[in-house]
Amino acid sequence: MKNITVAVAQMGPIQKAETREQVVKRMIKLMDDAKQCGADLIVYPELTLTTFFPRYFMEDQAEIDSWFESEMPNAATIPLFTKAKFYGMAITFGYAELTSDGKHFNTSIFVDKSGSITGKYRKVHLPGHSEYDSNRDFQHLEKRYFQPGDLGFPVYRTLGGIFGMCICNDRRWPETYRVMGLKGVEMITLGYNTPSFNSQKSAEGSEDRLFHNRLVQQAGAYQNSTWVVGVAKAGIEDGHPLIGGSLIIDPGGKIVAEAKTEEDELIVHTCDLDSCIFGKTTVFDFSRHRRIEDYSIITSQTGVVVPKEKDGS
Ligand code: CDV
Repeated sequence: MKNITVAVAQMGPIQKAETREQVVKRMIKLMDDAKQCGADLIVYPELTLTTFFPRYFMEDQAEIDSWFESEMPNAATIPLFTKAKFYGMAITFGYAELTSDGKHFNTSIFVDKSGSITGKYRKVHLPGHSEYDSNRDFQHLEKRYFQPGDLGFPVYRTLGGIFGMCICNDRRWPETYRVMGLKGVEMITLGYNTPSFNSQKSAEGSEDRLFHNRLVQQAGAYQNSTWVVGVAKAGIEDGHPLIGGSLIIDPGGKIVAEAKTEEDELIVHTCDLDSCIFGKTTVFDFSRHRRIEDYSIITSQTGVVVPKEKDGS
């Protein structure tokens, strides 16, 4: 058995005017509760430190940059790092990263029990659009403010296992899980800010969105025989509702813990990383069963190309 106790720290809404310092206080309160539950690792959502700012159209670069962190840890987050190290708890959370050479990424880091940043991931699948879109009920401007991640989907050895990260929209893409699956991943952590409604005049509502949230993560877990831990920033931010539904999924694809609210809420589960072995050595023993000679289209073609129609048909 390779047990680790994981605390999923769902965050309730963060309003536009709330400061990073206020948010970090809430994060530490959840960490205190996680310590009481014996957590080895606490997982926070995508862009944890602020409201989900890609819903706002901005043109002034200084205003845009004010949502980004140019160093990590920094003055606002150092109390979080200090407390985690004191507790001997690993942490992972998302933030908007501005690099020293001026690049903007939607990033997650993994900080080990000694307080060292041992993993970094930059979101690959950026949803939304880059210009103001008056046909949408609300904006989702991730393509305007971030560039696609440049680190691929790394995995790293920590806490006695093999861990990887992805962020929000990445969870909808099977390639995300499979790339990490091919590196032997045993636990994927991911955070999300998912609006409860589709902005593009669709009938899709929050129940559908929660269904898709479970569907993609359960499939990713099962098909790669890995734990998947998904955590929401939830509730109503500035009139815009986000789904909750944070959850922990075992390597058989079953949900073992799920959040019930759209507020700050902790869910905890002790995960045996060795329970990945069964699937990885049977149905999803990749080296015996994958047929890569038939998969080349996946990396050589991006969009759909339908067969030509026959003449006269
Ligand atoms: N933050 C996200 O990546 N949100 C997307 C929305 C736009 C659908 C998601 O996949 O949940």
